[in-house]
Amino acid sequence: MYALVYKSTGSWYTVKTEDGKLWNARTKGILKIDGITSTNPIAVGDRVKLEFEDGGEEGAMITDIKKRNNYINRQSPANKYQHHIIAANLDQSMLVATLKDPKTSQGFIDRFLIAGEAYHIPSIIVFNKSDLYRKKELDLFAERREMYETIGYKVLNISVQNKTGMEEVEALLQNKTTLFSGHSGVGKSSFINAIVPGMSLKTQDVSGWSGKGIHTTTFAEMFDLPALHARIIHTPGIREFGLVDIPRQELSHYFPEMRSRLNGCQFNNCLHINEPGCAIKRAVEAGEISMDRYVSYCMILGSIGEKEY
Ligand SMILES: Nc1nc2c(ncn2[C@@H]2O[C@H](COP(=O)(O)OP(=O)(O)O)[C@@H](O)[C@H]2O)c(=O)[nH]1
Ligand SMILES: [Mg+2]
Ligand SMILES: [Zn+2]
Repeated sequence: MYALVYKSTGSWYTVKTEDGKLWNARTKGILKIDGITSTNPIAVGDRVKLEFEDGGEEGAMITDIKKRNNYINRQSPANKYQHHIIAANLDQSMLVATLKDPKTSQGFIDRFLIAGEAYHIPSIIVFNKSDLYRKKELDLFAERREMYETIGYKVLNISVQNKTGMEEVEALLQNKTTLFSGHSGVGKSSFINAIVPGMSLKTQDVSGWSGKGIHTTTFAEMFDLPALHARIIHTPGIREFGLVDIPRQELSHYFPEMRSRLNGCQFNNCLHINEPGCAIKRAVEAGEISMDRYVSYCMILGSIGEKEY
């Protein structure tokens, strides 16, 4: 019998069989998965084979795992050579961001988009808390939307509190499995409570929240949206995906607006910083590539340099 993994705590898994029944399952033996060194063999979104010891309802065992279409991981906090798989078999990922209380930095958004490009998982950016936006934030939203939509990302403006823009998000979730992420305090739990029938995740007061240095080890969990034939994966406590495997030379491949212009650079190992005949810098000067995105590129390139590439 095959089942889908909805939650993983490391040793126990909550899985759902096709009849909609939930089981607590453990793994049996060592499951080998195509050469990945990871701290967790099975992740939310995995399709697994389930067997029952003694044929009873007790002792559901995961005995095999189906090949993943894709997966997204992060560096293990304890060991930089070990990866922790956050979720598998995703159709897309949605970044919940805000322009106020708290403001999500552009660098954070760009890193998220790079991870999506690297894992071949389409990204959508949803700015929440639009009820708090005044002219300054609305202008910034218009600017960001223009910048990201030009290079192929969908950008939405919503307010979970006022329930505006929710239908548009729901339309994008329909028939898909979507990874949900974003900084603490942006309204992920509030959003999930608003769209998942019967949910009451704890939401937090932003005022007492420091925002830095929190290392919660809460686990990803998948929820069904039956009306939309969709699933969402909630990732509490996961602040950033690792860009650890991206060499400096390849970073521009994960900026769609750069990727399409790389052939124009005079040197094929061009980092688009000081090299002569650089098509990327020409495009920035001509206003065809956003200066903000280029600055983001330079900052991220610098941070990769520090990690000994
Ligand atoms: N003004 C406003 N506050 C919101 C909105 N959505 C969520 N919040 C508040 O933002 C805070 C953090 O929300 P929460 O869902 O816990 O964020 P999470 O950390 O991303 O899960 C809570 O106090 C929510 O009530 C919104 O659309 N507008
Ligand atoms: Mg939350
Ligand atoms: Zn170049």
